[in-house]
Amino acid sequence: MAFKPLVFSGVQPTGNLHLGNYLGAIKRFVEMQKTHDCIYCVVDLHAVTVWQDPAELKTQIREVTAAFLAAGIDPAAHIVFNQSQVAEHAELAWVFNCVARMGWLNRMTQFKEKAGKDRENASVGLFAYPTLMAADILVYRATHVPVGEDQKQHLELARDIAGKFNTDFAASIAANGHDPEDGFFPQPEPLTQGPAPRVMSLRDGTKKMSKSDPSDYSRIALADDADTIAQKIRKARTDPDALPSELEGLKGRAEAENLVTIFAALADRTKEDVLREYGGAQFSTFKPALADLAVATLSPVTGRMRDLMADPAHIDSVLKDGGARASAIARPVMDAVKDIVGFLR
Ligand code: AQP
Repeated sequence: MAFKPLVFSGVQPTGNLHLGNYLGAIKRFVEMQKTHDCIYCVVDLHAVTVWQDPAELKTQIREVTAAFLAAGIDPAAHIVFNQSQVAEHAELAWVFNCVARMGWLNRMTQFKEKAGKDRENASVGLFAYPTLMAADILVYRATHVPVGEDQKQHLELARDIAGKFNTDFAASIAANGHDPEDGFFPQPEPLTQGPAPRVMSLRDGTKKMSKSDPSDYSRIALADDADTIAQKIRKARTDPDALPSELEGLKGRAEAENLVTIFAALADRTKEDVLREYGGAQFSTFKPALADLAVATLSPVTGRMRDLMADPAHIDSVLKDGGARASAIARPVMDAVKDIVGFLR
């Protein structure tokens, strides 16, 4: 494998950052730093595929950055920036719009879910979201992408785009001095094997926890205080049965399984281990234990987030520095793409 291992991932600054984003993505970003060079991006170009209030967007960009830093991402050792500061993302996305096929994008379930019945009124950007996501990753020729399970289909599309670019331009890739065996772009690998790749809504165990759910009680927000976290867990939907002692017993009990998954992920324990301790317990016992754990684990992160948000100039300087370092990697890749495609520069 000729491509240097490099991690890339992003989070949209669309407000309501929640426990699913934290356990499915941000907590894993922190772990990946120990073994890889990492680039973490606040994907503001993605955010505006649906309407964002301009003043709120700025705050939300700082909020996601604050969450990254508060969770333990080191912006000096790795790279943290907001997407719109590096023009090469949009530039490569245009080339990928011309590589990807309409049929591929028509199959994307996230577009169908987000556009709903009113497809005609959805933005063109929302439809083309996955080609921009492919560009985000491939403009750094990143090889590994830690994401929640909901993003798996988009990652498969990024692999298809990389493959088609490598095939369509194979002769030009070789003529421009790149190894024709490897192609120009790697096949980025999704890393979804975390402890909580799909955190579900606290109101409906069949729906994923999401920023856009109209019910505030469906999610634990990173901005929630201790009382609110405890209250949301107390009110979480469950069934009347006690917890089972083994995983098998969670089958068909989506809400119970979700709470056990959240407990295990927050405590860095396996679900089996949690059930060994709480098997036979009623939710009246388990929920307060989960609330205490959630508050103890999240409070230090949310506290640091609040401190960071009190100094927006510092956050902006982190993003600016990260943007400059990201550009230094993306620019030569984009130049090479221009040569391969046949643009004059
Ligand atoms: N419920 C979830 N469980 C685990 N991981 C999740 N992620 C999102 N929801 C869950 C992961 O968080 C990362 C950043 O997500 P995003 O902000 O880019 O967009 P999203 O997936 O669209 O987030 P939401 O909350 O679901 O927003 P809406 O409501 O707008 O659709 C990604 O790695 C994602 O997998």
